[in-house]
Amino acid sequence: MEFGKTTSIGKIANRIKKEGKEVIIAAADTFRAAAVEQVEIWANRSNSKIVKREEGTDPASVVYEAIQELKNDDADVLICDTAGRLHNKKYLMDELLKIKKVIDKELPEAKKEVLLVLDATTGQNAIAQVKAFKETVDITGLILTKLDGTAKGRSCYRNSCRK
Ligand SMILES: Nc1nc2c(ncn2[C@@H]2O[C@H](COP(=O)(O)OP(=O)(O)OP(=O)(O)O)[C@@H](O)[C@H]2O)c(=O)[nH]1
Ligand SMILES: [Mg+2]
Repeated sequence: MEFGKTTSIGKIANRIKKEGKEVIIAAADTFRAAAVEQVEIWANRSNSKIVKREEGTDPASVVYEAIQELKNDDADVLICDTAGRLHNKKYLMDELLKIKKVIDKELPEAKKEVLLVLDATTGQNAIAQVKAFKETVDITGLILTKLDGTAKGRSCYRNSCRK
């Protein structure tokens, strides 16, 4: 489980746009319709282009289409939002791996970052999560959210995370 992926993407998109670069966001959390709406709000705020498809679409295909737009537009940066997932569910990790394979195949030369967003209040389980994500998609960095220590965010178990 991770928290704050979409919020972090919004912040990153904003920063990159401020550097004068063109950003495309792939709404590849297709698990919930609301997830697309949420990332769209962030895309609009930062004036980034968004590529979205209907709920239930294969997330890898959304990323594939976003890559084609990236190439057509000659945009600078593609940011892919993904659905929250438990690291010990193989089919969910396989879905993430499929996204990575599409990116590697379509953009072999591109500089890539794979960021794992972790709630800073997560305990020792964070280590198992990092290991699993590292093994599957070779994460290159971590984002720690909720460092402010409030619990105002939604809980993964209550809301959106597939188990
Ligand atoms: N306190 C606090 N809340 C945060 C932080 N980052 C995100 N949130 C809140 O946590 C909630 C979930 O954030 P999202 O960015 O939607 O999380 P997500 O990982 O995309 O979640 P799903 O799309 O449901 O998988 C929202 O209510 C955010 O406002 C943070 O650093 N601190
Ligand atoms: Mg999200």
